[in-house]
Amino acid sequence: MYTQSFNVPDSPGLKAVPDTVPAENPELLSRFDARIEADGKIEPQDWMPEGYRKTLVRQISQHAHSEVVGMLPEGNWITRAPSLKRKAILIAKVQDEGGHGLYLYSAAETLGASRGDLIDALHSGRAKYSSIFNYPALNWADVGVIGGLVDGAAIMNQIPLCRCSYGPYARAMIRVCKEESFHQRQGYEALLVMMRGTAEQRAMVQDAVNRFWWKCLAMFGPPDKDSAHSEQAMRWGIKRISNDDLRQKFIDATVPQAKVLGVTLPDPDLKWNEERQHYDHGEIDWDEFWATVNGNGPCNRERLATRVKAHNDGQWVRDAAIAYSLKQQAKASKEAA
Ligand code: BYC
Repeated sequence: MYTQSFNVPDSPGLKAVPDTVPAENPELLSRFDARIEADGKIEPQDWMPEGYRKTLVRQISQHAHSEVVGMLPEGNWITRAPSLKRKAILIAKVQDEGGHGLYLYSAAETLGASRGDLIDALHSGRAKYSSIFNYPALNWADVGVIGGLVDGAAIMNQIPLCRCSYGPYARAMIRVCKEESFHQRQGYEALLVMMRGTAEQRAMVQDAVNRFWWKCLAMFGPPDKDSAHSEQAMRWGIKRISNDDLRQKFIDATVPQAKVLGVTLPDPDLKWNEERQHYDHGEIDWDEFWATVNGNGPCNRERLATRVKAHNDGQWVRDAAIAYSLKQQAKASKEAA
């Protein structure tokens, strides 16, 4: 199972060496570098290079969008959960994902980004969110797999972010990871119950694993050699472990879990490599990944349309909250006068 241990070792060679030194700020830059080199935290009030700020706004906002869009595939199953217990768990889980989105939008705001602009970028299709949520959740086994495998992959990627060099992101991630750990366990347990059920239930779980396995591996992002942002993000201590290394850790952790479940992972090339002390695996279909990331996956249009509709339907709540706050302010200034 995934642990609550946040002391994941860094990839070798982590160094804070910004590529360009802006002539106007050598002193501030060397202070920033020294902080990163010492594995200290950068806080919102601290000076930071523009590239560092932009990288964080990009990653944190994509992460926030992923949490919010990620509510949709499972949210569809709340009214069809097979028991009151499963419904209560699923409601809590989907609500947690909404909460993660809120912490993360707040973390992005500490970098000077406007929440309205970030949400606009999502709704207009300019911003990315995790590829995995552009695939459909067809039945209850898919809900278990989203918890067991998708959250399993998400937490593997997120634990190292608890030690991200940017303080507000790192602190948000500690709480997110604790909740994700519960999400992973509930998904795994739901699958275990189905695997101990009827032959039809076992077949449903196997089919869901077959459809989701490769998509989960792609969640970690492109191979290191094609990852545009990794090198700089690792120098800055934003990313601590590379896309490929995290993918490998996920595979190594998941193979034994699949054995306990009794499901077969759909990769004929998946084999233990004694020399590497890791599992070898087959090729991910990167063309399919990029098509999905670029808006052409099976559910991209549906997900965005649902998100935009939910936002528009909620306009009256935002209007009411603003009207209430203006009323409170007017009341307070009248009392003060
Ligand atoms: N999907 O240079 P790279 C959850 C993009 S939700 C889409 O390696 P980076 C949950 C990447 O953005 C948790 N796009 O980028 C919620 C970049 O595009 P731009 C989601 C992807 O940033 C509900 C380009 O490809 N987790 O747990 O260094 C229910 C080049 O990639 C993907 C996070 O967001 C992808 N899979 O590394 C259940 C974690 N992969 O910006 C569960 C935080 C790559 O140049 N994010 N791209 O246009 C990260 O750790 C990193 O941003 C990534 C990518 C590892 C995802």
